[in-house]
Amino acid sequence: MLNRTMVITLERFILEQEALQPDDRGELTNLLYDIALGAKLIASQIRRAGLVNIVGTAAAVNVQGEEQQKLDVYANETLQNALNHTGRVCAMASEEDEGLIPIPAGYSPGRYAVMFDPLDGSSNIDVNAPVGTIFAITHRLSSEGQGTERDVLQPGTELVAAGYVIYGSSVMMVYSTGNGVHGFTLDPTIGEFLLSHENITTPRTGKYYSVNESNFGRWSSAVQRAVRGFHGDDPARIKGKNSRYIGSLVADFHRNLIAGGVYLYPADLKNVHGKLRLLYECNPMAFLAEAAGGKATDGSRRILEIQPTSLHQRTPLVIGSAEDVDYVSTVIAEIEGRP
Ligand code: FBP
Repeated sequence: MLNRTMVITLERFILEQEALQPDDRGELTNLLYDIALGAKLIASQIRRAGLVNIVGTAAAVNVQGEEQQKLDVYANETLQNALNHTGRVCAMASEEDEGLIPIPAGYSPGRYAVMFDPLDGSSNIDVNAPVGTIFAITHRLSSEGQGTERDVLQPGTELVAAGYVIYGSSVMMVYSTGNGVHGFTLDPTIGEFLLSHENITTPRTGKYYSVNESNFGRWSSAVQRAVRGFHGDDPARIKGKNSRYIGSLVADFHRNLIAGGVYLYPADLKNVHGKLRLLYECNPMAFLAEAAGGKATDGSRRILEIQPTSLHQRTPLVIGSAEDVDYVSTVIAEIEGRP
């Protein structure tokens, strides 16, 4: 029985879970811990963002053609430095870098490939809204030495772990190795992530829907019909929901994971393949959603079954409570005349 003096640190919990992954020989444990360290450093900068010269743009543009925030650059470098010297990682891919990030000379490449969005929702930084770091881990396919794109371009079904860190009213790390989804809250007084949400499961249907409705006019009629269902226009099949949209995937996903709901970023006339990146955003969140009893599709296909073909490919995303995601797939299939 837990009492006030018994705390479950991230390290202790992962170690206890390790028994469930015998062939990872503790390396996955240490890799998750490396990511947690990087997140603590990023959190310390975000917490002081308004006080130190780290808000605003870095006067640079990333591979997505987006203006980089100074904190984007800081978070990207911090995660790479937390991972590139440990002997656990053979290659990294970041939403902020055009190509694969090699392991620096002098360090030995390891068994895992790591994909990450160092600071998701970064357009929210200057307005003090929640942002996050998203990561996914897979075993390498190549035999030895520096990793290759092949190690990173694996379908989400091959992931061994995924998670995010949300920098909100508190800093939380939420991850899964396929055995449940667990949340740890950073206790700033001791600098440790402590178990606060064990075995998170997401309700089958939820009270929230999260989508940027300003894109409504650019959606297909099928997507418009599905979202109207969430407005309450299809009471026979689905109850109307409350709208919540922060414009930060991590924050919107986290709310819906805990309270139930669905997040959508459909394709539209401007983002014909959707906006979100398969490797750094959709796959890790889909892995978590499914491990918590939810679902994730591109409107019809299961996200985790999509075979990646390029580092920065985008995909439409419908993710969250299983029945809400199914509702969208059903309506889209009906309107588009698919079985
Ligand atoms: P970044 O990773 O570049 O921040 O982009 C992703 C994102 O900010 C998501 O976090 C968010 O849900 C979405 O884009 C918001 O897009 P929009 O402003 O078009 O609604």
